[in-house]
Amino acid sequence: HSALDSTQLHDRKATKVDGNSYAVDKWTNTPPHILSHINRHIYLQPNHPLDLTRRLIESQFPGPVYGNYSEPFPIVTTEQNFDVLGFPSDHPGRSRSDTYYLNEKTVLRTHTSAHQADYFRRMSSNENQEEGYTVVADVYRRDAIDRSHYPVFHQMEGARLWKRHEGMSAAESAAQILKDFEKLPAHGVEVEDPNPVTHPERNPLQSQFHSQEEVEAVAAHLKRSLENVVVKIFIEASKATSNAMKAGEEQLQEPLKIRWVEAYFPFTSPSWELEVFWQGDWLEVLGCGVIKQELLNNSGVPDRVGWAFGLGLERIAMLLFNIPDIRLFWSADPRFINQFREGKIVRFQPFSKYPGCYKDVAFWLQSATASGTGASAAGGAMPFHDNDMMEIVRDCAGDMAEDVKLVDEFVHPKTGRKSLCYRINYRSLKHTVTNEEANEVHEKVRKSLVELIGVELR
Ligand code: FA5
Ligand code: MG
Repeated sequence: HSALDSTQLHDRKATKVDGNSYAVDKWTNTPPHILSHINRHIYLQPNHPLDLTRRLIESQFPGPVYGNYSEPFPIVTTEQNFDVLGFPSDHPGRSRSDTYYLNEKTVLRTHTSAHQADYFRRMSSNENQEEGYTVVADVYRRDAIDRSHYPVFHQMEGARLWKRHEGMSAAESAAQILKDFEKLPAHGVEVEDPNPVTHPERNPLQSQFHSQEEVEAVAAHLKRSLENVVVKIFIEASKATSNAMKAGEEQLQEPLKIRWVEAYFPFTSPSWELEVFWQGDWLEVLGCGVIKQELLNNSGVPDRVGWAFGLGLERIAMLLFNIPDIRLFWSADPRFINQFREGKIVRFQPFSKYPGCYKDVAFWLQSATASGTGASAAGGAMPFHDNDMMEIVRDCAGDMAEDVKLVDEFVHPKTGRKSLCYRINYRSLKHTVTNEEANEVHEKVRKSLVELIGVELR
């Protein structure tokens, strides 16, 4: 579904990563600059803000109930990333415009859920008596370019299962889960949660397998556990903020606002997302839900029910440290890294932002025919996806692109051709981008658009 063809980025026959070789085929769309992130492991680097965030959240999911893990190698099969999780074959997440493929059967994982089935299977052997886990890993997505999106980011996934012992009724199973719910500390923060736990169309009960009361118990435990994570983050962030204040300065701390919204994932039902009000807007921090029973049945634990969640570590770290730009996490600049070297939660002190500059690029997309029939003819244009633009900019500009926005779009009334105009904000975290430098990179972007997509520049 993408106009950006793999063979244009890869003239090699295979991609080599850590001694493994992946044959290139027509699905391949992973450029070298993306592969170069694989061995960075910044979430394991001592005192990196992602490492501190990871540890803080892990402390909310302690042993012996939970084991805390990481999965440093990001290449998985399409089966792990999609099939076993029940992604339908036409799910947009599978498309080459959203996902980095090594080849038809191999991807850079797009979420930590790619490991769910493996972890459940591990729990089935029950060597360590753990009833839940967290796992942190780098994940990869072809996505927008802006201050809260980066093609490589980190997720923490977590799950908690309860065994339904032989002969246990649904009511007894619910009671067992509620007993654990009651052990969770109460946080006292008001949470917006207007929807019923299940909804027949939007958020159905898996009625073949679960009772309503059982799912309500699982949901209560899930929601309280995750609210406690956000409250903990908020308390730590507030402490860091007041420590940063000079004596006598008034602290204008906004009260914490969180809300639950209904969501959809192929591998949970019912499902929700948790949002936090931050800098004037609702920020989605995680997705979660009651695990599909088929998945548990297929993963060696048919006798258990439970919940799973997946959260964006950068999103939480941005709240925790007040870090304004997601690119900073990849920075080796001592002005960034040294702020966290004590291993404490501190409020990030922004260092001077270098000026940047905007450049626009406008172009006509390939048309099927010049005659203006509108419909695409033989050999007609491939659809152009926003993410193709993002990929070209990432390839030419690297981290020098702060954001990329579509600013104009129209269809010529006579020829039926489509024109697009993108605005690229070139701004480096390391130095002032001169006009000449921006022009040079921008020229590369323009050339790539012509060579790789076949556009006509305007
Ligand atoms: C998922 O990835 C699901 N696997 C989560 C899940 C796990 C649901 C287990 C149910 C059970 P989603 O695509 O919404 O869902 O991503 C989860 C979180 O990752 C988001 O809430 C957000 O915090 C973060 N995230 C998503 N895309 C980006 C991005 N491009 N950059 C930074 N963070 C992102
Ligand atoms: Mg989401």
